Amino acid sequence: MGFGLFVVALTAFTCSGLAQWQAHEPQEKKWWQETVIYEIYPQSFYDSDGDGLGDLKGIEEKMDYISELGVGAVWLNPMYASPGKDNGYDVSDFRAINPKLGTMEDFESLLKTMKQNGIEMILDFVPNHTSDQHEWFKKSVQGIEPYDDYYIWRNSKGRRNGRQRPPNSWQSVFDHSPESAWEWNDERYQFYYHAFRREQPDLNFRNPLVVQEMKDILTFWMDKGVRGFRVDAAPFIFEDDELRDETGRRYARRNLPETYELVKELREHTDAYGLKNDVEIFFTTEGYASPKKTLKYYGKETRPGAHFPFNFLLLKKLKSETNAKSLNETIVDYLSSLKSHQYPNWVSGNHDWPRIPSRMGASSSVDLLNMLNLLLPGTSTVYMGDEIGMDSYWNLDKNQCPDDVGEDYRTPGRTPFHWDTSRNAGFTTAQKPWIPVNPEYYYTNVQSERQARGPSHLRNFKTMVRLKSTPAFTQGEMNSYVINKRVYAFTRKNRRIIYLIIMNLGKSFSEPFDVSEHIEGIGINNAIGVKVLSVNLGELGDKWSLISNLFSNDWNMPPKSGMVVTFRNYMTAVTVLVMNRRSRYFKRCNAKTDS
Ligand code: TEU
Repeated sequence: MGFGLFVVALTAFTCSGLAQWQAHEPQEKKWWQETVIYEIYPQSFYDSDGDGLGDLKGIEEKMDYISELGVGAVWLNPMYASPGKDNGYDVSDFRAINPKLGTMEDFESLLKTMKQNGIEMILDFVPNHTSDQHEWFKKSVQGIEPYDDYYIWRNSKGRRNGRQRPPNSWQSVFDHSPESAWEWNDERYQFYYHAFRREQPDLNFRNPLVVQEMKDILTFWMDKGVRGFRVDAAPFIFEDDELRDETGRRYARRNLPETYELVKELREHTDAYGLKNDVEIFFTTEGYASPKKTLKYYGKETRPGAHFPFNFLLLKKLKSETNAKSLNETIVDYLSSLKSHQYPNWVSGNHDWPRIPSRMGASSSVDLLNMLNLLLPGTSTVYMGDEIGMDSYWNLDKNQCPDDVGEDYRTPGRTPFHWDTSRNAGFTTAQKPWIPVNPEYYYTNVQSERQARGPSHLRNFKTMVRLKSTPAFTQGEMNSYVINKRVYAFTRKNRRIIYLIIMNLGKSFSEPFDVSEHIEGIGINNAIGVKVLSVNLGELGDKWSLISNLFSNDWNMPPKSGMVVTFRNYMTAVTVLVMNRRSRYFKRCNAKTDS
């Protein structure tokens, strides 16, 4: 049966039809490839000293859990000295630890424990701006050399109604407070520019001294053993020197040619360090940009920029109402846009976005998004809590938050992690955590998901992380299928095994289908078993009846459900021959797409 299907299905392949992705020639795998990067927001992970705020020691105490997840790296959100006007993204000393989060000894101890567990540390590197409390800025205000030219200062356009008029119409980017991006400073008697909050003045990267400062900061942390950096707000690093206004789609402050050049220069610096010390330093950029502009962050093969720029497509394009065709296009367009030196990656969430259930309109979507993020080709980035299906806490009491944290539209996605069913979800022994815990912790928490009788988000997550490191996923090809309007599928395979990842993205039961009519090489006869079932499929009978449903043409797949099913890959000499021919054919297709 397998053979017959192969031959029939093969004829269905065309350059423009089904999409196939083939891993490039296997080279020596780098530590940041085909792994999972786990983002930790330190304030909200675990409080070790009972003051209500998460801390570095707390992360170290929970290393068994991080290790249990099977992730290869932790990306730590800013832990530097900071007045906390933007939760650590306003850095007042790039070489010091925020005393509220711990000490340098705590940091070094955390790093050591991570390394003992085979987990690398990626730091949040925030070059675009500093805090207005940074020594550089204070000196810049006073005009003290060489700091006088460390920031972007401009004269006023004169007074109007008793107020100084900013140099141009640029606004700060936070959409909860659209305001001028220029702040008047009476002492220096000039405006300074800030892309983000007024307490976050932008550094002047046209000044080589500033570039050198940043390189020295990278070296400082690499010397400590940090092996990766996430460049915060990369698109904003340079702005138009002539301060031209932004009209229509012309941005004078995002993704400037100078920005791409700087990323390459910083990469050159970390690569040189890596070469000298025989280590691999990973470099990624955060930037919301068009696909074309995002790709430019990779740089050239001969002069690379980021190892990969974060790919935010699963955040931007996948919504509750997205259908299979459009998801397929998103995935295929992305993968086929990559050249051989451009390594793919996926992101399922981060501290700036609503959490998965809110974005996708259902808690069971957590499994679907994790399937995509973890099983598509490339490296996966996961925001802490996505593995247990935490949701944003929209009704949180703003008055229970410090300063203006409650006013930040991103705070509902940053509430404390849910460890267990005890008070405050086991996050802190304090009466009151720094921001409120989502009451849903009662059923969404690590302890309950470990003990669940049926499938749980956490168990599914761990299974998929394990699968990710097996040959079908690290080297195997990927095929992408639109089964019907709402049902999307892809396969990953090697010579022995085929994994089918299938999901109903819809809000209602799907149209019936027989998956063997769409995908070659799989049938009830060569099915091995079910690896993952989304939580809402757990009660629907035994695994074999679920598998046979996929081939029945009379089953409606439940809304927002998904599964990962394994099949034996029956490869006869003839099919190997046909496959080889086909793969030559696809190489031609890919070459066409490349050019
Ligand atoms: O975000 C950069 C960025 O582009 C933001 O505008 C982002 O789009 C917004 O937060 C989404 O709602 C980075 C950090 O991820 C963010 O937390 C910081 O506040 C920001 O830089 C400033 O450092």
